[in-house]
Amino acid sequence: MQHLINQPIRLPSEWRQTPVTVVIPTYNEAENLAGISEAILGLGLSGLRLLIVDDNSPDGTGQIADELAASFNRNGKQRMGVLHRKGKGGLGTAYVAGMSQALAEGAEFVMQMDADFSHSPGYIPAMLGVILSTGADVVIGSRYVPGGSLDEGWSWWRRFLSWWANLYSRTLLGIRVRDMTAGFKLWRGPALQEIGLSSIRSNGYIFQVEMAYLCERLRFKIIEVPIHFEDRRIGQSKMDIPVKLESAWRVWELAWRHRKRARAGTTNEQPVAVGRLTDDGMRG
Ligand SMILES: Nc1nc2c(ncn2[C@@H]2O[C@H](COP(=O)(O)OP(=O)(O)OP(=O)(O)O)[C@@H](O)[C@H]2O)c(=O)[nH]1
Ligand SMILES: [Mg+2]
Repeated sequence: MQHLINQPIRLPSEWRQTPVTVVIPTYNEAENLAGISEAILGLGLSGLRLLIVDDNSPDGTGQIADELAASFNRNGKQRMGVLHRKGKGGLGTAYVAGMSQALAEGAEFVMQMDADFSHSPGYIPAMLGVILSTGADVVIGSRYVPGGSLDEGWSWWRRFLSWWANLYSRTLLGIRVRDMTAGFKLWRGPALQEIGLSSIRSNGYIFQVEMAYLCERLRFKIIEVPIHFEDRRIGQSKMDIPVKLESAWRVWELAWRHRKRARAGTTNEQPVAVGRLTDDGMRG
């Protein structure tokens, strides 16, 4: 699978200049941050910026982010920004803060992803190519469409839990997106404006579910592209059992809270899954 992500596809030069900001929330990611930043900013996408949202990580991630930003922001080019928050406020509020800042700073597209290499930076050009060529509102890096896959090291129990969480929330909310808890997504700026980030209340995994639900309610054009999801390489997971349990009942709460939201007048398109992403382009 490695070859699929080591040599990202090369986009036409105008596409490489697209103003896209990659937002990465971090909490204790000191060991991952330099590697992931270099991989993303080394993709050859000149319009791409990176925004780290750090919650005063005890391991010093915030300071490392500042040092990296100083080294990337040379020659008058602002390639990396850091948003420092006072303390651990959760994944959802970190994304809301980071995405809002990215939009305010002029990003036309906003990418969300983890710091731990579960979401390979190598997929970014392909996802950007898909959103630009299809006019989609959101492109999801998905584990659960044909061609998508999970880390071979996942136990049957972890696979079962992930499968169950997806089935539970999809059925309850009536959503057709196949990877409901995916954290690897590329958003069109106006789609995020329409969602209204200030209306998002969820933290943890349920943040992804709430956003997917709003995509469905607002009849967005959603495209799921298959990815191989690798387990975090280094560092600790922040998603503990209470966070996972909270997600189960919060699905009911968000269904109720957003029940009246809808966009009138357009037909609800089926989410589309495109073919496997490869180093020489996409094969459908
Ligand atoms: N700013 C901020 N970032 C967070 C917080 N919680 C998690 N993160 C980051 O959000 C991303 C996803 O968290 P992970 O711990 O990797 O969650 P996960 O992918 O479900 O768990 P793993 O299986 O261990 O990878 C990582 O980049 C974390 O550092 C938080 O409270 N604040
Ligand atoms: Mg992770």
